[in-house]
Amino acid sequence: MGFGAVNIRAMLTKQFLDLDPNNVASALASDGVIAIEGALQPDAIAAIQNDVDQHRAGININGVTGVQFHKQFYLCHMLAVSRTFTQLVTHPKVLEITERVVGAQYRLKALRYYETFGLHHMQWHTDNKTDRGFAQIPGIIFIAYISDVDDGEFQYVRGSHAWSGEKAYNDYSDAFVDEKLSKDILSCKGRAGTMVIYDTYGIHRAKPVPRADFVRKSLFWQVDREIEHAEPILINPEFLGEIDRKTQRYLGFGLPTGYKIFPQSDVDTIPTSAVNIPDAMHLAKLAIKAKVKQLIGRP
Ligand SMILES: O=C(O)CCC(=O)C(=O)O
Ligand SMILES: [Fe+2]
Repeated sequence: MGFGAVNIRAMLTKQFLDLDPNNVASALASDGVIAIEGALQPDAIAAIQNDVDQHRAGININGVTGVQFHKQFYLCHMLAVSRTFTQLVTHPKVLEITERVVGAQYRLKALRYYETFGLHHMQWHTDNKTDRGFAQIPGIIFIAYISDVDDGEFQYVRGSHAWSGEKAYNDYSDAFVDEKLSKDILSCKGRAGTMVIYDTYGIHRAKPVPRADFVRKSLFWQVDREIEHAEPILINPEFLGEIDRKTQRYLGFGLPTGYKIFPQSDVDTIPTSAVNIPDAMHLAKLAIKAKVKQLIGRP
């Protein structure tokens, strides 16, 4: 069996498949977060990585590619390029856990493969925000590590999902978290295949890494109770097979999107330093800059 044709049952480990959704729900209710080591099979990780590599970057390609956004790389349209990712996000076990935590009504809000490079500074924040600002929309996020993460890991302020909703803002300064909440910080280091599931109301971040030559590779998908909005998605229907009404709604068939895709990238979000920029992206940048210069006739 080649890459991209991973058996659906073999994609997640027995350990993950045996999880009791009630235990996930109670961890999320008390701490707001749970980390599951060894959730993804190595074959699935390799298949997803391969799908990303095939769609990393390109100029004048009639297809889907990733974008460089300052010190991060994003490939948002994973449902258009990766059968394995598509099967993961629509996997009955993933939906069972989602339903147990979020309730019967839920929709996929955002998804991505992303890489976070060293020197990126992610502020402590919550994810219950929309284009219109702060929102009261219960939901969860899944992050799965595609590379071993012994630095730059996901961090979550234990229990903060229970009180952050009282505050009408999403971002928290490093000083505030250091002074008031440091004893409650949970750090989720883990090997490739670790899955973190968290309540979107909780305060979290990726720990900054003060080293340029660092990269963390991850998957992310967010699901919440709001059916009428989501980021627009591209899907290769071949990856889905037969899907029931619930999965159709989860993916947003026939429903409005209303939000913009994140990140809003353009030529200016490509970093000027070549550090950690994959070669193809760097070449794309040079080609685009040259083209723009030619078109507008200025340096
Ligand atoms: O990558 C991480 O560890 C956190 C990502 C995150 O919080 C986000 O993208 O909203
Ligand atoms: Fe976040």
